Amino acid sequence: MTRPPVTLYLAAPRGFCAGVDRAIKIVEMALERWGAPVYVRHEIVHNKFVVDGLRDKGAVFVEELSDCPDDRPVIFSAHGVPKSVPKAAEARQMVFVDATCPLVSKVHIEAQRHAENGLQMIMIGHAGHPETVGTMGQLPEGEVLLVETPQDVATVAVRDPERLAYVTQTTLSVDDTADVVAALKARFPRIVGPHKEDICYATTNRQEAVKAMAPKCDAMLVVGAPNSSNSKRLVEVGARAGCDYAQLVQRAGDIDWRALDGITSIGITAGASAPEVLIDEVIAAFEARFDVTRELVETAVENVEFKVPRVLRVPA
Ligand code: 2E7
Ligand code: F3S
Repeated sequence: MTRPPVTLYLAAPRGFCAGVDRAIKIVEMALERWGAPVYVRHEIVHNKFVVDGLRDKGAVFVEELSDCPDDRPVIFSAHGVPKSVPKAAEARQMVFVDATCPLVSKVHIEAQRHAENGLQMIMIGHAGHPETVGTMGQLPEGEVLLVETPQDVATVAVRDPERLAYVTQTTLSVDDTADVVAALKARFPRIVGPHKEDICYATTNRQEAVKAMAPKCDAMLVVGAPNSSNSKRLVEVGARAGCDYAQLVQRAGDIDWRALDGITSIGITAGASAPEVLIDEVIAAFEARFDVTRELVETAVENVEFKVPRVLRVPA
């Protein structure tokens, strides 16, 4: 039987960012240094395959610091933690390593700096997401106001409209965030903020590649987890950029082949927490069913790298 032809457009950049690389390395190095078990507060990154792999090596994943014993090291996930978490670890004299992405730590510092200057903080982010919880938790409870949409901006109750600043989650939709920032600036012309927003290079680049790829594709698959904010944003960006069928898949087994019946072009990308082996698996699944031609859609080249914390660099 001859296999139907299909063009696979492969987005670049896709998959792991520098913050994810660093966070996974931190867990691996901690296991080498201290042996198992090493505790990790929250999924180190939002990917079951990554988490399962580290669990096999001796990492124990918990949601709260209170689920960790005092006498084993604990690592905080790449998404960041409220200030109360390292404080509690210190009080218990625990060994802890912070795998918060340096680009998130930068936002934490910004938020604190604005607060020290007497400005009330507004955060643009998704309620309940660990990064939002971590960033808001850099300041006392109730100090940071959360907005998600331009509608929220219309109703947010501030102390003094003249003394405000904003920060954002790093994995938001670039276009949606521009609308929220515009609404903030329209209602509060004196509001202080970053140059544009705090969306990171990896989020921006992955969304750009999807925008370039989407118009060429009958369908698009984003490899990523259902709790991965940046991956979910890639699905939305793809759909909005003109791709009629954009779906999130965790791995090849999730692909709905019936929905792809008759397609001749498909775009593939991956969120910042999705390992390349899962993309390879998806490509192989297409190669088993179609006569595949691969085409790279490259809109940027990344060469960002972050060092692991000092405690893991110095000899044990
Ligand atoms: C940390 C940060 O783990 P992810 O899927 O996280 P999101 O925030 O997208 O749900 O992706 C990697 C990552 C992205 N941002 C890790 Cl702050
Ligand atoms: Fe950091 Fe952005 Fe990745 S915030 S963890 S570089 S998606």
